[in-house]
Amino acid sequence: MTQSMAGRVVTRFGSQVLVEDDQGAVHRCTTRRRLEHGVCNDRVQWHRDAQGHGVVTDILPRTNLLERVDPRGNHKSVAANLSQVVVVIAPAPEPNWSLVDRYLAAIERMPARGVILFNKVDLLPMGSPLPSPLTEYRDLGYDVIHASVPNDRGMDTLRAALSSGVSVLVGQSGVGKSSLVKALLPDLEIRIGALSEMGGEGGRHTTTNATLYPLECGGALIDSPGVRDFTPGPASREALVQGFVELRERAGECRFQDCSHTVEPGCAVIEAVKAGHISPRRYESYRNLLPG
Ligand SMILES: Nc1nc2c(ncn2[C@@H]2O[C@H](COP(=O)(O)OP(=O)(O)O)[C@@H](O)[C@H]2O)c(=O)[nH]1
Ligand SMILES: [Mg+2]
Ligand SMILES: [Zn+2]
Repeated sequence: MTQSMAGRVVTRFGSQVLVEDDQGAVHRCTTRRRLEHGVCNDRVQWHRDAQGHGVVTDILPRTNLLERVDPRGNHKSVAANLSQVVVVIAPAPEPNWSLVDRYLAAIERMPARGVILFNKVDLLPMGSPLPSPLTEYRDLGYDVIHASVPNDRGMDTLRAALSSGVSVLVGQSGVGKSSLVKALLPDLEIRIGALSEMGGEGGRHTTTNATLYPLECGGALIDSPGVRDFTPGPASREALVQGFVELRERAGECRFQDCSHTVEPGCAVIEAVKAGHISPRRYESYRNLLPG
């Protein structure tokens, strides 16, 4: 047995994973029995067995995990150790702001950095005002990037935002995620082909399985249709409060420790809404997301 090496999972093919070593070379590995399968961007230890085959021996603790809930309600692990999640919206289709709040709440709990990308801004009439929720997000500390792929607007800002760590793009259908990925990874088809070859029989899985792609600007992007269309599952009340930064900040000042911030006297959150320090729209989002 050779020495143990560090690596990270680029993608998965059934029970096999492609592992990138510290030099950027990619190796096909099996996973040691009894160890759970790695997900995209898992940090692993691996070695070569006597036959020279790569074997993952350990999956290191994750800083966070992106989970998808399938139509049957089962949680599926998609990718791990994300630095940031870019929530893409556009003038058309009209933004579902409640969905944006739901994304941000999930991102806060992961935790990861949340960034909002206002895409397809070429569709905005000249001089149109910024949608008010975007001002709210900016005031809460989220970066808001304006972009248009055909006009090459904001792409340098986006690349700079993605240039460190590992990111994903998420958002509703039609907002331009595929177009953004194409602009960020112009050789995507070639890369998918190369990875498919390495996967052998199971190669066709790459287009659906979350895959890690280094970006020319630095950093890396995890992409797959499942990642892009990720919608957060339901959250408990405690988790929701953690997911709304402006509620989290004030929840400790409520009279009751188990305050739901809906009807209680002495609720610091309700006070802040009344005083205009918390956006009524965001507060409504919180209330609508509360489990029944
Ligand atoms: N005007 C405009 N249209 C865009 C832009 N980006 C994408 N589109 C168009 O919006 C539609 C949806 O784009 P797509 O990338 O498939 O969105 P996705 O569903 O989020 O992956 C397509 O018809 C694109 O050509 C943009 O920046 N400006
Ligand atoms: Mg698409
Ligand atoms: Zn309260």
